[in-house]
Amino acid sequence: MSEQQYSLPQLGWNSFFEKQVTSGDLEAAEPARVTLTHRGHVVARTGAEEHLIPIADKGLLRLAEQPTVGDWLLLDKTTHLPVRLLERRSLFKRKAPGTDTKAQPIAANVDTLFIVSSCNQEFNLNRLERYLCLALDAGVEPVIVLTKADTVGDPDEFRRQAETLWPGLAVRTVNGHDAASVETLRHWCEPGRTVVLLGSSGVGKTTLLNTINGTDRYKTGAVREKDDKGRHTTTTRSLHIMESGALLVDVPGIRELHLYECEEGIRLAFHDIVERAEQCRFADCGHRHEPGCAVTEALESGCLDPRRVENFQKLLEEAAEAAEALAEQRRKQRDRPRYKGMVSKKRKKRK
Ligand SMILES: Nc1nc2c(ncn2[C@@H]2O[C@H](COP(=O)(O)OP(=O)(O)O)[C@@H](O)[C@H]2O)c(=O)[nH]1
Ligand SMILES: [Mg+2]
Ligand SMILES: [Zn+2]
Repeated sequence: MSEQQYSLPQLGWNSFFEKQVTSGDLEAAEPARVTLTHRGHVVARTGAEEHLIPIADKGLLRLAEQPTVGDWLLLDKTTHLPVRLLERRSLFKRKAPGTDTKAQPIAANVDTLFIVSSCNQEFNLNRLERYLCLALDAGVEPVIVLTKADTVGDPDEFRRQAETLWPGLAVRTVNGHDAASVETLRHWCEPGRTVVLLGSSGVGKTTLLNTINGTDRYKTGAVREKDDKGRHTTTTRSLHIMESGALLVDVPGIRELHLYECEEGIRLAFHDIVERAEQCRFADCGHRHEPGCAVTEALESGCLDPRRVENFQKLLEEAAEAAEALAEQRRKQRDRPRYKGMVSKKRKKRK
């Protein structure tokens, strides 16, 4: 998108960001959106120009936090170095092992997470719920897109099931090959809206992109996301303007965002169960066989769905286990230099 001129709203600028800058700010600096992050640098785009910003540069160190794809920066008009990172409207993040406090930002200012699944045996409420936790944790609106509606007799049955996941959740069934059918997603793909697509391989994400954009630019089927060792083939995260005018953020590895990083999202997705659990007699109630368990009571009286309660428990346990594994990894990393030191001393003695 380097040669073209864009207006700031086309890049996703809106009142949320506008409110953060004064006319004084704009005398010396201009807003730019981060369109690419790579190991040593980020690329940020003003309406007219793209700027390559080395991350190791002193200019960047003045920022409170490292910018990520989707971020809005104020760039100094002369040096083109960032002077401020604007407050984020939403943020996918992960905790980097080895650093004790700071979460590593993955993608910022995404408006919509399209959670893509198919109307077939791929459809799985627990998996959708997992992605829902991720969206809620990041503060991004989730939209469930159920593809391959043309291959089943009653796609509405799938829709109804998905709608039970969360009150008011947007669920759409589509035939990804059919432009008229995909029109139901138009609202979220308008110019200046930032979207991420998430879903298992083969569910029809690329097909959707082509149909939404009226192109065959995106290659279906054969796209290799990982190399032979299962590593992602790219560490690049990028944002680009689609033909529809929406901004697509491509974040390899978003599926590997672990749930320990979205405990808040789990609590939001299951807020009704969390509220019940607060009524349990024991503060550390496991909601299995304890006396005075408000969750068990609600299950018995049919007020809670057993599948949801089970998945809630499972996701929280997984989150706790993953957090523990991460803590262990950190302890090891902390201890390693000391250990190395001991080894070299011993070697010296032996000589
Ligand atoms: N019948 C039907 N086939 C679809 C639909 N969406 C995708 N497909 C097919 O499913 C396969 C995988 O689609 P693709 O877009 O590559 O999936 P991705 O891995 O999620 O990007 C391709 O053969 C598509 O033609 C749909 O809504 N209906
Ligand atoms: Mg694909
Ligand atoms: Zn309980």
